[in-house]
Amino acid sequence: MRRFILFLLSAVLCLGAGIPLEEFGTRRQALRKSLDGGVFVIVGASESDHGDGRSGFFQDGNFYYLTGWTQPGALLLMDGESEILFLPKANPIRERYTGKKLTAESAEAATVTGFQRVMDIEQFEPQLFRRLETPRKIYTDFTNPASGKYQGVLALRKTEDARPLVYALRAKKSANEIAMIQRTTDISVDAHKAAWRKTRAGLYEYQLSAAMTDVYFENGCERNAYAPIVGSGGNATILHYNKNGRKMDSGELVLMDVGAECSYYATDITRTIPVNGRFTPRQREIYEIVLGAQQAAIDAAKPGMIIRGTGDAKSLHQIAFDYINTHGKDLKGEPLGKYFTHGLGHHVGLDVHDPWMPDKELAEGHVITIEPGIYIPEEGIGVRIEDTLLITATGAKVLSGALPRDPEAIQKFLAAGK
Ligand SMILES: [Mn+2]
Repeated sequence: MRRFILFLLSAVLCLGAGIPLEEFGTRRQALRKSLDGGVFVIVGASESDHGDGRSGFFQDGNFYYLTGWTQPGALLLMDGESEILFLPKANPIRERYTGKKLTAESAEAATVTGFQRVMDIEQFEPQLFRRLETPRKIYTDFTNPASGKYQGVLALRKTEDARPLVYALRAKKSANEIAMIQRTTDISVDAHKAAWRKTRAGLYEYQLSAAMTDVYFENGCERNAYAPIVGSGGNATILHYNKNGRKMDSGELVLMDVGAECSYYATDITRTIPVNGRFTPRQREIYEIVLGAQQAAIDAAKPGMIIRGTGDAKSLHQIAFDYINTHGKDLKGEPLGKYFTHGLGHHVGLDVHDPWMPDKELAEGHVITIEPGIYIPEEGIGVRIEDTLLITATGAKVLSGALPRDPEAIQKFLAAGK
């Protein structure tokens, strides 16, 4: 009995720690309502897709969202009436390398997975064919590399992209998901603070990156949400600079765009700080314009607004751009709008760039970033300030607000180490 409980426990821990099993069932139920008579097939990642011993196995985001299942080689089949999780047969040779896996034969399969019907993957084709006796379309995701080996059988009917159906659900985060993103964010805020305590002239950018990743791996987070960006001096003007190999000098700014992924949930945080602890007057002027633009967008963020778009009163991007373009000047006396060279933000969730529809209006429960920046290569100044926010019924809550943004508060932290 004890062995059974231990097995059950370890299998349950394989599922999303923090997201109860029933919630995955609720998501499937919601998705099944949108199938319009069609059949839905989505293939989980297999051990060989992610391939290498470098990063370890990670489940496909859409598959994880609907199942919570984090063992390789699984497949989900649903229609309006039924849902089945298919699991691969035991593979004793693979198990020698990556441990024992749950199979459909196991007496605990239903309890552990939360599916009433768990079948061996060899049953997939007969079950699919049974559902195709009447003409029905198949929703699937051919961009998912694991789908490749089922391409032939799925192409037997008219197929449609399954992703928009899943994305429509993924955009609105549940209370449990918000708690997961908050946890990832809190840990990443601590990571930034660890780098701030370490920052000084003469260090290499990768040493700050190391201070940050150390904090989140120490806290049990599994991955970077994206490759850490630590750019000092002119490197701060390169939007996705991630070589992180330069020695930092006094008098420069260093831009750190670094976030963890913990239990499958990501965050996204950027701060720009002075290497020697004090902004120069020009650095501070630019910094305060970016901060003002960010605050203007945060103040305007609420259901009904959109993140991107130009010339639209509902666009948060337009609000931030207008702020930047009406404050400060470059060395030629021209407005600074042209130095804000990327989009204002994106959704965050299981992916750091969570799927979304660019023109879709924000709604309560969406989690987004607001990240204006000004990059002036000829002055060697790049400033970006990025926070992860929850859209509430009436506005927005900054989930990464525990990390200072105010320039005085940053200088105070850098002087005192807290
Ligand atoms: Mn971002």
